Amino acid sequence: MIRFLNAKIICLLMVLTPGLVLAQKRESKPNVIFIYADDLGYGDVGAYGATKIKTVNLDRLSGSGIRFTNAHSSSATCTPSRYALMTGNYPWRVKGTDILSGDAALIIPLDRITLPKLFKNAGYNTAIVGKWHLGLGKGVKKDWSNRVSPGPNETGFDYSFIFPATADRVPTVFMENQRVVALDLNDPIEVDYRNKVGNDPTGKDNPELLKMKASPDHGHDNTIVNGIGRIGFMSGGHSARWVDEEISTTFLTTAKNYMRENADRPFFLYVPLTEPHVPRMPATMFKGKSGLGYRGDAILQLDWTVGQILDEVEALGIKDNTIIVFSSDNGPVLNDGYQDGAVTQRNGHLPAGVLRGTKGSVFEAGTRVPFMISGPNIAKGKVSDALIGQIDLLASFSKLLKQNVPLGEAKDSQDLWSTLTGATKTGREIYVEHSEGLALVKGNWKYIEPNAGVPYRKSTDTETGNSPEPQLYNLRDDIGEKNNLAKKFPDKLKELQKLLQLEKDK
Ligand code: NG6
Ligand code: CA
Repeated sequence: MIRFLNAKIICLLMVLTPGLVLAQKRESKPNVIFIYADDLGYGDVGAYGATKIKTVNLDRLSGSGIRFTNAHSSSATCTPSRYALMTGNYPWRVKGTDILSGDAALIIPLDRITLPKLFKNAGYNTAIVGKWHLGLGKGVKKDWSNRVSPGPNETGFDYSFIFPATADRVPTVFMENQRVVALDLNDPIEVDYRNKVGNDPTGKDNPELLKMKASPDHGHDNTIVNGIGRIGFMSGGHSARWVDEEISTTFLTTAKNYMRENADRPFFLYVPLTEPHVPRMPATMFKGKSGLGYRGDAILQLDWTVGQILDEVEALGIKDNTIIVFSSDNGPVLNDGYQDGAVTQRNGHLPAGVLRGTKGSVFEAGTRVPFMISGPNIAKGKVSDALIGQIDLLASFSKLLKQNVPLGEAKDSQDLWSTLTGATKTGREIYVEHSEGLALVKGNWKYIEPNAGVPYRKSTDTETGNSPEPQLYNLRDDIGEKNNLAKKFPDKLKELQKLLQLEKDK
């Protein structure tokens, strides 16, 4: 009898163990989905105080995890933020990390650790579906008819479905594993950012063909694609050119397919969405829905997309082992080059919320962005005011994945995993904010270094934060950075100046 029982137990164990092992494996290797908005501001999300626009799905994500109130992108514009996200290095240390044109060469070093490589090394399948904006190939000239490399695949993504730069820059095409999707080889693509190529009409010469007018002095008057003037000239590739109204659903469908195909193994999925970056041209079902013009509609589209991803995670039964992170690559801007209603139909909406500045500003709104995380072993329904940076995701995930970051690499990335899970409320001690100029934050204090750039940019109606004078703000008492205390607290000023110098010397 005992022998029989033993055999039964052994059989049972044999059946159960693989499942147990699998469950344990999954526990230590949760999927990670990182959704990255483009130009979404601190005040654009309901959970962060927006009242003129409803973001039910972002609020749902926020409620299921931790919402950070002092989280930062690595720069107040796109490329430098994304560079830092990938490499764990401050972008201002490295030349060539400014906003890239659509024909730029890849700027991510191939011999260094990157965020996706970290996951790959830990046995994950990795993918990017969305906006890239980190350059492709070895030089500006490239053969768009063939696979363009190096690119996202060489920097650590097993699968890539991207567009090369920004939605307002040519080439306006999708690329799957670095090949242009739906390209007719008899109609090859040529791209030039200086001189006109081909015979396609331009916004400058044929404004009557535009379905959305460009703002003057913004440079969106080159090749017209889908009735919208772009930055840069493009010829050929007519069958491959996207229709802006389809960009979002194209990315969403591709991301969902990837999730379905990889639901039974650990995956890292990076979803850099295009909203609400210009040109804002949402799908028909969102047009006019927000009452705030196409920018507001694009935010509704973004929110819906996030909801679709959350629903898919639930439908696939992977919610318990999937971490979802959401943030934005820089702060908001209303007029970024098109007459799309963002200014005229603003209706009192405050895209930066209580913060001063915008995208491209060294004031808080440039880099302080929505940031939420949710998933297994992460606190639920919490708000954290810890100072964190997107640059810290690399070192933090290395902790989760038990992967070493090679010595001397990703040196600006700090392991804040216990802050991200809510186990501790302590974040960074200091952080360097970046736009044209630099600022250093320590505790409640923020120092903005003197900078020769213009303080105000007329074309975008934005404050840059640049000033020839040193600026010192107490963010606890003055989150709107109105009261420069540099003269009143010279010792504090000196302390922060010294700390910034130390950071620069690193
Ligand atoms: C600016 C563009 C702006 C946008 C931005 C990049 C002009 C005048 N404006 O140069 O429209 O494309 O670059 O945005 O050219 S970002 O979010 O990708 O950094
Ligand atoms: Ca951006």
